[in-house]
Amino acid sequence: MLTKTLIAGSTALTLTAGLAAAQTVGFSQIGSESGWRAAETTVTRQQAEERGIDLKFSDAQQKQENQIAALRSFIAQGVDAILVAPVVATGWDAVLEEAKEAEIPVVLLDRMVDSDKELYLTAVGSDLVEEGRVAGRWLVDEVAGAECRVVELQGTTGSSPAIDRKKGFEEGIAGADNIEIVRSQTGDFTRARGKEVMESFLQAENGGKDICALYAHNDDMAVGAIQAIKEAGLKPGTDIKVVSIDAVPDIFLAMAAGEANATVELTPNMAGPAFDALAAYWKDGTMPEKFIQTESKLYTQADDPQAVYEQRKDLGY
Ligand code: GZL
Repeated sequence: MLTKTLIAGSTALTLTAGLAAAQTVGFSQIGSESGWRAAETTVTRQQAEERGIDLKFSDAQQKQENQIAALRSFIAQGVDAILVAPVVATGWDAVLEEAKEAEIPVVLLDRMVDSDKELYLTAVGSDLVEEGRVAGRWLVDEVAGAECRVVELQGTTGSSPAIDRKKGFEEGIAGADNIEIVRSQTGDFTRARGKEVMESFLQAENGGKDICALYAHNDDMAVGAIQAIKEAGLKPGTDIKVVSIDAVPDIFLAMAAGEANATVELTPNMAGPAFDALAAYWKDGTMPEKFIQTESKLYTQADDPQAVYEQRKDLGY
């Protein structure tokens, strides 16, 4: 009887050892403020499932204090790693120190923080400044020397994309004396605020007749602004050129209707590279590069926007 139990016991142990225990990862997501954010969440869940990772998801509803509380909860649970998309760039040192103290690797997704790079394993994101440059260079080419007064819808105040996409766009139009940013205000990356702020821009700029172009830090604000431009009796895409960033499906619908002109793609799959880096780290302590850059691609009306919409409409946006 004893022998039988021992054999059964050792078999069970062998089985357990053979099946690597599922890793548990805490994910502090900003919220669901835009189509792109929704897609990032969908893809992160898919990537975790494909890898057999137990993902603990927390929606911060745009509040940093909720993200910090979530990270502390993940630390208390003793998760194997933490993913965080930091809503703003500052205020993370203390909680990142706590994660380091608990020897829990942290990976930044999509947005960056001002904290010391030693406080996180790696960061996965696009070159946000370059996205702004690409948008700016597109407008320079598009207006071809004509005078152009631009209004700008900024992302969430204090977030790395809002800071960097503004910087990049200004670099992109530098030297084009014919282009001037005349108004710039945050629309907080949402359609509703983008529409409201664009309404105020239109009122302040002769009903919109003095506006040549809109640069929006994301497509959702651009889609909201397009509605405001139409309600003001103007033609978005013609009277007012529209350039934005993310490449969500609805901006391609707007392009196909001639109501938007260009967008710069931001991939929603930041989690894939993050989980790959974690797998190597968990396996043998491999340290990844501190920044894993995702690609950015310019799309315009010349890229068959209806076809691109059909390809993207079911991807979780
Ligand atoms: C940019 C990302 C932004 C998207 C928006 O890296 O953080 O946040 O452009 C989203 O759609 O709200």
